[in-house]
Amino acid sequence: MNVMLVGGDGFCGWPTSLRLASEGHLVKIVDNLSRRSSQGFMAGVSLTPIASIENRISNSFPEKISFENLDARDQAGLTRVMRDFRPSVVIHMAEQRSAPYSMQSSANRMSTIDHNIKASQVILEAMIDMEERPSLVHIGTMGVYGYEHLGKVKENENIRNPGSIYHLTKVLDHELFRFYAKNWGLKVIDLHQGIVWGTQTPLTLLNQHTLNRVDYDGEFGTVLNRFVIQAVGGLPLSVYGSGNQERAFIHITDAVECVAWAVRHSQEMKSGQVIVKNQFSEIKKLNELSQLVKNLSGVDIHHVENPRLENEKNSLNAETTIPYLQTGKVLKIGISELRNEMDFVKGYINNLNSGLLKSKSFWTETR
Ligand code: USQ
Repeated sequence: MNVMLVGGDGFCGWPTSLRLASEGHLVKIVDNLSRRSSQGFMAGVSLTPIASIENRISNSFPEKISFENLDARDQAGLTRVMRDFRPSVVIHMAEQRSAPYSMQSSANRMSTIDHNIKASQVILEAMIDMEERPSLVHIGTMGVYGYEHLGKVKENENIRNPGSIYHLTKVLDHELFRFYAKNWGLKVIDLHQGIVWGTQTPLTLLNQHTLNRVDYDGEFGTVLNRFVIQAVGGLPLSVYGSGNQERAFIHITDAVECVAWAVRHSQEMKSGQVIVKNQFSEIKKLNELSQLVKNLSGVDIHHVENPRLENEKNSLNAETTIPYLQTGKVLKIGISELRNEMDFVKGYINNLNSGLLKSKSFWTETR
């Protein structure tokens, strides 16, 4: 199949590109490489050195993956690429995905909504412009539900209580998907993904040019990966507040497998159908995670003042029905898995800039 992956150079996008190409699909990566820049919207640092997109492709699946440098909000450009490539499936990962970044300042609150909603609408517009309309696979988030709901979070239930501007954009995206599906018969799978941990998949470890990026800074690093990096760096683990927050987690390898499943499944859907799948493999309290990492490394746990406005003693109960996640292949957070993550990080720990670890975003400030 032809699969267009908008945001295919990012942390989830690149391993997904490799995974789909390895299955034989033709992959068109559309990306403006903004996460690679050192300044500006979504700029970021990676602990691992990441090869240029050209080198990534020439050292992996050059006959299967091609690349177009394009901003997802460029309607004329995206429409042109889609018409030329004629994808059966479009995967949308081209969004500003950090909750803290989205809450850092008025400029970031505005640009996150502006970017994410516009990118989603441009993709939908390009899709309905096609004679043979592709299906859409979107990476949403478990955070759309919020962490106050007392019952079980079922898929396709209309619970919405986002905790950041970023999470809010995923709620708004979903309304766009439903509207475009109803009016123009699009098929959409919205994957409500939990917090991704782990940094590499078997395919990103192919060679030094295919390595995945590793975010660890206060805005783009996710919690368990930050704990692992802090531990390897001999630094205390930064637990925000009480640490009794309960969250859903999934390893990057399994996240990618779920997207590959969604790509296949989207071909069996009915016109106008929108489905939600919760994409996580386990639910954990932050304190359980910090304790595990502490036991492995001997570093201290620091309960720092929580920069976020969040319930610090929630309990999360959610269902997931993605078939891949019911298999025994899924990676769970355990001692040997965390040891593997630490061993990988050790090779790059000299690149750590510990000054970037502290978050600059405070939920209640109105800067
Ligand atoms: N936290 C700490 N210490 C840290 C960093 C975070 O205690 O050093 C806490 C946060 O307060 C929060 C939890 O860990 O309670 C998770 O924070 P996170 O930064 O790992 O994840 P989050 O902001 O929720 O966002 C991440 C991704 C986002 C994705 C989401 C899935 O950046 O793109 O949608 O995970 S979910 O959380 O299920 O909505």
